[in-house]
Amino acid sequence: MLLLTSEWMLQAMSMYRAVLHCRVSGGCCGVWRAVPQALVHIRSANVAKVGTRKSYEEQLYPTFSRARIGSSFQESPVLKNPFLEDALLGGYLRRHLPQEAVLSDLCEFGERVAKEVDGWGRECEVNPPQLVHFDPWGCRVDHIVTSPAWKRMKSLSAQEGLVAIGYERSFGEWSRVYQMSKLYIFSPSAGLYTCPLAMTDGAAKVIQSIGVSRPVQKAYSHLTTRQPDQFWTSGQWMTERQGGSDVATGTETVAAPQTDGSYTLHGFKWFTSATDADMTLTLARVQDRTGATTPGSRGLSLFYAEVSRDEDGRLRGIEVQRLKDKLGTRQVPTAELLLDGLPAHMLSEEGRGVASIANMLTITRIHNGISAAATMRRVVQLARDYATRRTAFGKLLKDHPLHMQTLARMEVEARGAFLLVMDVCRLLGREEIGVASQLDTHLLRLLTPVVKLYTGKQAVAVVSEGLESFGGQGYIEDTGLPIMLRDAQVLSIWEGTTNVLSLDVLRCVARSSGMVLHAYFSHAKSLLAGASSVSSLAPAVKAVHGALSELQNFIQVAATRPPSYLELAARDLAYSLARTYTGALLIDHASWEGASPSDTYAALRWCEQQLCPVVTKQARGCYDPRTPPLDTALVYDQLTQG
Ligand code: UCC
Repeated sequence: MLLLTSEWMLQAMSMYRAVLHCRVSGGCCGVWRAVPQALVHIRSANVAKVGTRKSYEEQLYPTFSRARIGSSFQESPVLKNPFLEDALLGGYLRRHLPQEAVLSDLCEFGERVAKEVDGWGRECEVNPPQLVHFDPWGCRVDHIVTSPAWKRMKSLSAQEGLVAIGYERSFGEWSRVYQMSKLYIFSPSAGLYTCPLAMTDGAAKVIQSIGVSRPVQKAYSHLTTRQPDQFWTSGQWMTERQGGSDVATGTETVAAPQTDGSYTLHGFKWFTSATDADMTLTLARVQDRTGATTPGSRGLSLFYAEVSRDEDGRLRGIEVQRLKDKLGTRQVPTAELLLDGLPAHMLSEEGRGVASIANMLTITRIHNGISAAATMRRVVQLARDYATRRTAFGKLLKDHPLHMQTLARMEVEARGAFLLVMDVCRLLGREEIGVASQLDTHLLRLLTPVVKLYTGKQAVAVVSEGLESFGGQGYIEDTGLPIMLRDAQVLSIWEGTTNVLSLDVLRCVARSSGMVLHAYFSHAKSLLAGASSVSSLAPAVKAVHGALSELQNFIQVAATRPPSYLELAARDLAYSLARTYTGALLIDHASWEGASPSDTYAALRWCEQQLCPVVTKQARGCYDPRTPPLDTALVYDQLTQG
């Protein structure tokens, strides 16, 4: 681009004239002959004009030498097979799911991801979806045009069984771990196709838990098929103009009963992800004969609707108002939709919409955790590869201990996130084949929001640190690195923000009368018990034991205070639950006979951090009644006029 001087433009114009001349006089062959000449002109744009004296530089280097732009370039990081590059993933699977069929499938898929799919992911980013409202003759068509790469992702997802594996259950209670391991390899290269897959998986789960019967039998088989031409994706339309957190208050969409027992939906969905879906699950309020509806959560029911077109090519009962202009996830078509008579079927009992869609939330939150762990893993893989190529201050980055310390800290975070989310996948797998104990079920309910909120935040921090490890190149768009940060930011927002999920932790504690916490403490202690004889892990075991008893004390004290006390502590409590439990998982993994010294080191490093921030903050009075007014006064502090 630096060569685009006016001189170059003159040369280009003369070349263009020459090409035109060739076209006229020499036909096609002439055009091809002219092209290399143009390239020569571009490279040599600063070469002296014919007949003028050569500069010193021009005498020194041959006319067409690359030397003019120097010969020292930075090497780019290389994406290698993400399965083979991931020691923890390999170790985890060798421990829990040592099936040749699984390992070879993941290895082959990893190769495909590195060699082929990653490029498609880039294409999805640089060729984002477009909304075409009208056809050339003025008819409203509302076509969401997606890139060829996005469509290829759909076929690939079906072929590779990225949803199907979870429902085929060929590996019993470990089927979800297998499926999610595959998604974990896929996710950072997927061009965010993981978003529709998360919702598709969630929809299949909801249908299966409600009962696969008409009218959703057909949908279920489309969602879980491996046949690309049969595969459907689903939307999850929960967010309306008043927001997506408090759905009980924010849902205005109404469902009008039809004589055949079906409904038509009327409302405005403000934030619908991957809107090129074939079907959706959504919430609405059933109207009675007078048109009245029941307010609040008890008025919400769950509906199934197919996205289809009429004989004139118009969307049935839907107008796509516009696509969202987002910070990241630009690969995903996210739309505002007017539902104007969308044909739908009620799936839940009337008034049981939130409880019925909760299964979808569980699945999409787990997918979110997988994406978070995967993006951390990917940035570490790229950063460590780059450190073997990039020299600064006389040596490779990998030979700078401070740089290695930074990458090692990222690695510890990535490992913790992986084990935490995989443990939830393990629990989900157990529940789905009917071998879960009550303790497993409670643990799954508690850990799902904990995993989602904690890994979402970690991902932003680790990816941000990762970008910095590339220096200025981490800030350059076409390296593909900044996309990772933009896309990571959504992980703590969609499917429940950090605070909303922290409150969900309190909800499940209250609704289970504390049984979810009982399950948490029992299981964490049993993980530590297996490591009690491993002396190298002793400091970590001690730290987690200490954190567990501090947490138990905190909960006992908090239970005697008004609810507002726990509410104020909710975020710190969730973080404490995440860090302490992850410590126990890292210790457990490191105490396995096949573990490596790095597994032990990672466990020790993780447990050096403050595992229980809620206890420290409690001691400082952060949750006392005098704190909220002080927080508010601080936030709204203004310059006082003197
Ligand atoms: O849709 C969105 C973006 C889609 C894109 C997805 C892509 C993901 C890709 C990831 C990978 C790349 S964003 C929309 C996001 N919105 C949310 O996630 C909602 C956040 N808000 C909450 O989670 C709230 O806690 C609500 C909405 C669930 C609270 O509503 P209510 O009505 O106040 O809920 P209640 O009263 O607490 O619960 C009603 C029932 C209860 O059951 P019963 O009546 O039997 O006791 C609860 O136990 O629902 C049950 N329930 C749950 N069950 C509520 N939450 C859950 C849960 N999480 N798990 C199980």
